[in-house]
Amino acid sequence: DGSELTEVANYVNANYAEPDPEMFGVAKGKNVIMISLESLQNFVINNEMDGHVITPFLNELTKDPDTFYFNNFYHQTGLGKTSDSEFILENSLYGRNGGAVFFTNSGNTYNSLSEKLGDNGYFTSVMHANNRSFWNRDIMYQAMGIEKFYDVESYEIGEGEAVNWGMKDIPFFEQSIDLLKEMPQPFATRMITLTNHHPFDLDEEDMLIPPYESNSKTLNQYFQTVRYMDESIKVFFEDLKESGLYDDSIIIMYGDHYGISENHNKAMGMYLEKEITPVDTVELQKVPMFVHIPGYGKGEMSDELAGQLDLRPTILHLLGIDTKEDMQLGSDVFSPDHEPFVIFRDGRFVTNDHIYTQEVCYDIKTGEIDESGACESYNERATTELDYSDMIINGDLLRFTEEGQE
Ligand code: GP9
Ligand code: MN
Repeated sequence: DGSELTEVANYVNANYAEPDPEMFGVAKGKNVIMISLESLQNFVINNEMDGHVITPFLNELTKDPDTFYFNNFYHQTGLGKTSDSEFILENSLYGRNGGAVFFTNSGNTYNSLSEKLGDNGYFTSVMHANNRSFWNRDIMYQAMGIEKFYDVESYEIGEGEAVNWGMKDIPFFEQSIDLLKEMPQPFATRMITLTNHHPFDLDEEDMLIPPYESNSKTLNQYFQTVRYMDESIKVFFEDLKESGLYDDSIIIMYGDHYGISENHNKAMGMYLEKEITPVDTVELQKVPMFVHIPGYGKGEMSDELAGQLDLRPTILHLLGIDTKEDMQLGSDVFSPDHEPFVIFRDGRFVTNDHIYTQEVCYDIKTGEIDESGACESYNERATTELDYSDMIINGDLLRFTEEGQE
């Protein structure tokens, strides 16, 4: 009811982080292209596999003056995988524990990023060459006010253009350019890639590097599909420049969730040349995040500790759109008040000094157990924040907000 909403609103207000005036509105009025990088973990960035560079194009971006690269950024998804990452990005709330919120709460009222961008004159869409009902997207996108879903029907999958789960990323990006050119501007779209998906199968012609050699076929092939995805992004940037849309757009890219599960710890340990500890398992949940602003020139590599819930406020503030009244649990990564504290859906969390996992508090630098009680207050806050997110979703509380009344 209303009193629950007030309680959550008080918490949200207390955690609000004022935007950095230098960053607020730097991309005002620009098109927004958000790219969901399927299963992309951060450990492959600026790294090699048996002497082969894995992500040459993304590596270049990490040093590019028009790009901010966040190398201490975590996914916060649960069982809903890609759909959770979409939910988090749109709403800056957590998904559900033990289920996909895209299925369980598609009838709720939301104040999503897309809806807010729509209210600010943007044409909003998602582009993804899969069936529209997968993850209940067709229904949930309506609930989140996404105007158009360019699903598999919007694409023509020619011979040799599909592998693994469906359309390959390179033809997907190539064909998407034509669709982008026809969109009313400014537009905001989320492009969801697919090739780098378990079990990471690829046609031989798309293998730009050899497989890794370990006891895990999954990890062995992962490097190859990641390399292919990197190529697809390079192609997309080139095509975008050619289309004339590049200068009027910003591009936000982020890994949606992990690709290599703990079942492959042995092979992963071999690759990283160490035994994978519980702390490593948490740190392997880092996904790369890029904010690319053509012509900006002051981008840098950032090790600010942040997570996917921070995307919504970050993007809105770059566009000069205020979020002070919004029921969001993340905060703008560029804000001087952004708090380095990332909570996972299952209650694990990361601070600059500690990692809390399996109900044990670890010193992040030494990896040793810290029994001083240093995690306690954070642990309480993690519980509170997850509870508030659940309260909003289970109680459909956003229908009581001003936005929800419209
Ligand atoms: C399916 C794609 C992959 O459309 O988004 O979903 P995932 O299995 O990663 O959640
Ligand atoms: Mn996914």
